[in-house]
Amino acid sequence: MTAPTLPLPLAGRPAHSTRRAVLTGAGGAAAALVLATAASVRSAASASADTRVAAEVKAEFLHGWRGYQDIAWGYDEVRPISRTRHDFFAAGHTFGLSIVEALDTLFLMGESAEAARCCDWIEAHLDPAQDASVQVFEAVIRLVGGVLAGYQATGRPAMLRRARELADRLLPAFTASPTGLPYTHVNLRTGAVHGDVATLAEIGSNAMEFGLLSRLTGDSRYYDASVRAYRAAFSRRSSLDLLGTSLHVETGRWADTASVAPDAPVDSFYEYLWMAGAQLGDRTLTGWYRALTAAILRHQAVRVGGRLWFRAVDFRTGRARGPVRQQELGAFYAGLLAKGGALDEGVAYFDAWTAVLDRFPVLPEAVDCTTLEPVDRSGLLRPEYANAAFDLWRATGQDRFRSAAYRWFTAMRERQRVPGGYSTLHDVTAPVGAAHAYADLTPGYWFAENLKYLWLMFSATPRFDYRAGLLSTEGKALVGLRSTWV
Ligand code: DMJ
Repeated sequence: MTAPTLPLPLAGRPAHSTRRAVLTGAGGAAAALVLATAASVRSAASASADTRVAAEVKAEFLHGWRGYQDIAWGYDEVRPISRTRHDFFAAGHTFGLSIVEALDTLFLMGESAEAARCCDWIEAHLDPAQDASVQVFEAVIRLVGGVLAGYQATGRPAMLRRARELADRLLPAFTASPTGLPYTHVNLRTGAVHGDVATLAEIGSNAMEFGLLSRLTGDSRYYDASVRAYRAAFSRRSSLDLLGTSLHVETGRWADTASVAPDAPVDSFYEYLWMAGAQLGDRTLTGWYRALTAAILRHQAVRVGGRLWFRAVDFRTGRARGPVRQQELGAFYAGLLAKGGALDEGVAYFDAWTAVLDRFPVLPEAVDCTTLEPVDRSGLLRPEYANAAFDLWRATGQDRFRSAAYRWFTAMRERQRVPGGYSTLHDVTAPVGAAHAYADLTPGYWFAENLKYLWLMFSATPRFDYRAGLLSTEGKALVGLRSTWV
């Protein structure tokens, strides 16, 4: 096996001026990143802004943001109805998750002072050395990614230092592993690791953040860890070029035999193969994406009632396992397929989800693809449908994807807006406003993703490079934030 190398390292290259750091934009670092496959991200920047819709979207974001500020500032997440707080990573520990999640959305929406306040909090209060065992996957995509996006937005050196501190404390999950497959949890203070069965999403969803961190610091350890983990998983593919769901970290053996792509918990493994490949010009990752995606399309794509879905199969034989069901979390795949060159399949898969939206204005967490009935009625304020609409709009320039996203937005506003922000639902089929339906949480990702995709589609903001910009699985603008910090 060859050691992974970091393409075009930026060792020692300052990303930003440290003078007037808060007022300095991100151009240097972002512009230096190479898009090996930029053709897949076609420009839709010429699309005109719809200022009325953009204003509606921003108003809703700020409604949620005010709820968080009033009730839970400095804590991870807000419970808007009970007006209480929720620790996301570990009970009794806060990382100010919603602050980190909201930072680059606020920047993109032109809320510079609020974004600066987020940076101030991160600098003063986000303790990366807490005696807490955290899930590495979530800490990377939310915290490392969020703080890095804050750095890309503001150029504040403290943001890069904080992202690096966090990553350094997460790295033992990779380096302590005999196979390179990461342990799922690490204690940030002691470095003790645990969790020796890792899902594919936990294995691969770090290459964008660690790749950027390696670029910005010139320290290849982060990206090397990512690629080693990816290689360990890819090398265990079946003769059909399919993967299972989770691997034993210490033995490298599969813990199961089902390929459930594009559902969780494998979803962003595939997403990051393509996205990190594009971000970093890493053709190895791009090649792995193509091989695995061709196999998923060959063995898992299935037409049900004329709609395109993906069924779970045995990864060794390709044999179908159980009825065709799909998680809402898989809806992002419509956009990923398009970005990776399978535009027709991406559009067809998006249309399948739109058929569910025709029945349930708030998408349920999982559906039976034959009946389109929910098999999990909860509505967790998920962003995946809007994410796919954004990607397909960028790929095609077609307005129908913006219209679909707007419809999704208005349903969310009608059914999930509450006085203290936005709330998850126990049951998307309950009557609008039924008190028992509310599950009382604004997830951190709502601040990072849901309204960012809408805002980017309708605002034509000069703060985002629509041609080359890249968002992580958590919606963090790791590439393409523009230096119009005013
Ligand atoms: C987010 O944390 C990310 O989008 C992740 O990749 C999947 N799940 C949530 C949102 O639903």
